[in-house]
This record gives sequence, structure tokens and C-alpha cells, in this order.
Amino acid sequence: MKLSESNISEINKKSNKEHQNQFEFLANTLDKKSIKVEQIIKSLAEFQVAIPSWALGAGGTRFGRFSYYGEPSNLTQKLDDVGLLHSLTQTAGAVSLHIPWDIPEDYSAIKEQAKSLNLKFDAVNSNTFQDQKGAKESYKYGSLSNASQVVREQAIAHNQEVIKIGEQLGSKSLTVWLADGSNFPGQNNFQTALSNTEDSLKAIYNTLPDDWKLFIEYKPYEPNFYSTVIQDWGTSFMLANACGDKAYTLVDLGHHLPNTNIEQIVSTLMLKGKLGGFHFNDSKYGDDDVTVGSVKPYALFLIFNELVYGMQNNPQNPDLSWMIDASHNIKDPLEDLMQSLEAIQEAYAKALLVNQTELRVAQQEHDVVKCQEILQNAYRTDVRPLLAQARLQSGGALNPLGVYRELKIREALIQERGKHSIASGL
Ligand code: LRH
Ligand code: MN
Ligand code: MN
Repeated sequence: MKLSESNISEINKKSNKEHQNQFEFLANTLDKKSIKVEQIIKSLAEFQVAIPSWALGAGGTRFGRFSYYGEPSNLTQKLDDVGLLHSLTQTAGAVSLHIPWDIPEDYSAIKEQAKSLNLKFDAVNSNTFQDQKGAKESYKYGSLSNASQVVREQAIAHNQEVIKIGEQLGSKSLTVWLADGSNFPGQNNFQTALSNTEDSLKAIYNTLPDDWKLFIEYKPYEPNFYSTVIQDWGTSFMLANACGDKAYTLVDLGHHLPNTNIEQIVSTLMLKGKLGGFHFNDSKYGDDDVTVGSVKPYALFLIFNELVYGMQNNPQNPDLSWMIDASHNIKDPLEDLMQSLEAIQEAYAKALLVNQTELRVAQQEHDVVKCQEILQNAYRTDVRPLLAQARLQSGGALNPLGVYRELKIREALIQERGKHSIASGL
């Protein structure tokens, strides 16, 4: 199923007048505060978030999986779904593949399809946390950190293979997340596991094309519950530095212990020019992977405030790779992704409203109350008309979720793919 611009613009017409009223009111209010509305809209329109190939089917827990009707069952259908999302939101202009869950069969056809949907291939993700079909060695006791050299070699070779796949698609980065660690005290020698990981990452890094980046993702626990080799940003940062200039830390919002100050981590990494990628989701307890912004929207805003500061003040840090990393059991995955994109853009827009100069002065004067007021005034502004205007100007929907439901897109997908299609991957 493909949406045309006229499908969307017809529905936009119905709410356009109301939108224009809301937008003009907000634009005037911001204008009086000398905020450059046009610039914010341009930034929002340019901000694109990659959709991971595994988020398009309903996820599961380790206790069960409830499928969502009309799910995509192959890569072509997954790209079609991202194309739908992008048409509606104009924010999902990239896709991130997990290998081997989504190995293209016909590269030129997939590339052609992506091009026609206006999608780019963002980071490719390797997978050494599951045993692969026909593989000689098992990752039960780790991959890049494994005490066995042959297992490490297999895991290194897999990552090198993923780079080759990504090269054929036009990706420019590899994300490595390791499940490696231990479940019981004494199971692993911490220093050996870390040294092995460093050596393995260097071997992968050495085959990285010149214009590629390596992203090293960290996570404190799960699936291992006593220790994880790359447990935190410090370990990832250390490994990235050991690899070289093209290696960076990747922050996944769910990969922190409760109440960790993620915004401060973001800020430190950007100052050092080492923040490469970002995975969006939200959590109440651990790596819950619920919809970004659904549990802690103010924390998301504070994180974006540091990201915006870094993007404006840290030329030593490269442009970031943004990706949604969430997976659900009970919502329509496409609706959920639209909610995610809206929450991300909302936090970004609010962060763009923060008057950094005023904030700097208030900080210098130790006016703590004013500092808080500046942040909270930005956060309390309803920026949704700015998001809608950015979408409208790019040919997207004023209300993506509304259009999705009005056009009965899920029903059409069920018609097309059948009721009991099962997504591949997770
Ligand atoms: C690990 C993770 C990592 C994986 C994805 C499926 O928890 O965040 O990014 O690639 O989930
Ligand atoms: Mn992740
Ligand atoms: Mn995760």
C-alpha cells in the first residue's frame, strides 16, 4: 500500500484552518520573544529518525508474543511500512537493518525501493547475541569477549560481513551491541573479557571503510544479570578511544540504571566529540523499550536540551545517527512509531525554544530560580502546531495518526498481507 500526497492533502484540508489559527497564534507569541520560528521549522523538517527493521512487527516478551494483524513478513514489506510512516510524518526518512534478521535478497531491488520511498539506510546492526543458523560456534558464553579464540573470530567475521552488507546498501555506520557478560560471580575474568573485547573491536575497526563510523552501545544488564562487559558509557568511551577517531559511543535511553542522569552523559560525550548515535525508547524499570516520551517526557526534554546545546556548540562532535529502538506487544506498531516520532520532535522543538544566552547569564549570576524558569517555560509551551507546520510544508500530514486511521491503513494492510502474517526477526 502506498500513500499519495493528494491522499494526505485532501484530509489536511479539513483541519487546515484550525491549524493555521493555532500556528499563527504560537508563531506570534514566539516572535515577540525574538524566537526564530522559521528556523525551528526548518530544523524540525531536517530532523530524520531511522526506523529499525525490527520495530515494524509487534514485539514480544520472553513469555509470549502476540502478533498484530497485517504485519510485514519480509524486508520489502518492512520498507513499505517505513515508507508509509515517512509519507505521513516526513520524519522517518531512514531505516536501520539488523543482520541477519533482515538480509536483503536482491540488493538492487531493495535499494531501488528505498530510493522510491525517499528512504536512506542508516546504521547496520550486527547480532552476536543469538546463535545463527548453521554457525559452527555458539555465543552462549559470549562473542567478542569469549574466552575461546575461535568464537571471537566467528563474531569478528560476522561484524565484518555486516559492514559489507551495509556497504552495498549505502549505510555509513555499524552499531555493535554485545550481550556479553556473566550470570554468576566468578564465571568470567573481568579483565580478560574486557581485553578480548577491545582486541575484537579493533579487528572490526581495522576493516571499517574510511567514511564509516563504529558505534559502541552499552547496557548495564540483561540478558546477563551479574556482569556485562560493556556496561556503561565510560566503558564504551574507553573502547571507542582505543579503536580510534571513527569509533563512537551510542546512547540507548533504556540502557541505564533507574534515575541515571542521561543528559549529563550526553553532554560529556559531546564535549569530547564521542557521541555517535542515539536509540530512543522509554522505561520505568529497565530496558523496557516502551514508547519514547510515554513515561518521562521531561527527562527527554532535558536530554534534548543538552543535545541541542551540543549540536550548536560542539563542532568536534559529528552529526548523530538517530534511531527508534522500541518494540511492543499490544499496540499497532505503526501507530506506536508515529507516537514515538511525535514525542521526539516535540522534545526537540521545546529544546530549540530554550534561550541559551539568557540561560548562560542566569547561570553566571547564580539565579537558580531563573535557570529553572527558562527551561520550564520552554517545556510548558505547546509546540505541536510547529511540528504540524513542519510536516505540512514537507508534504506530510497535519495529524499523521488521524490520517492513518481515517484511511484505514491497517485494514488495508490486513487485506493485502492477510490476518496471520508474522514479522521476521524479534
Ligand atoms: C539491546 C538493543 C540493541 C539491539 C536491539 C534489538 O537491548 O537495544 O540496540 O540491537 O536492542
Ligand atoms: Mn538499542
Ligand atoms: Mn535495548
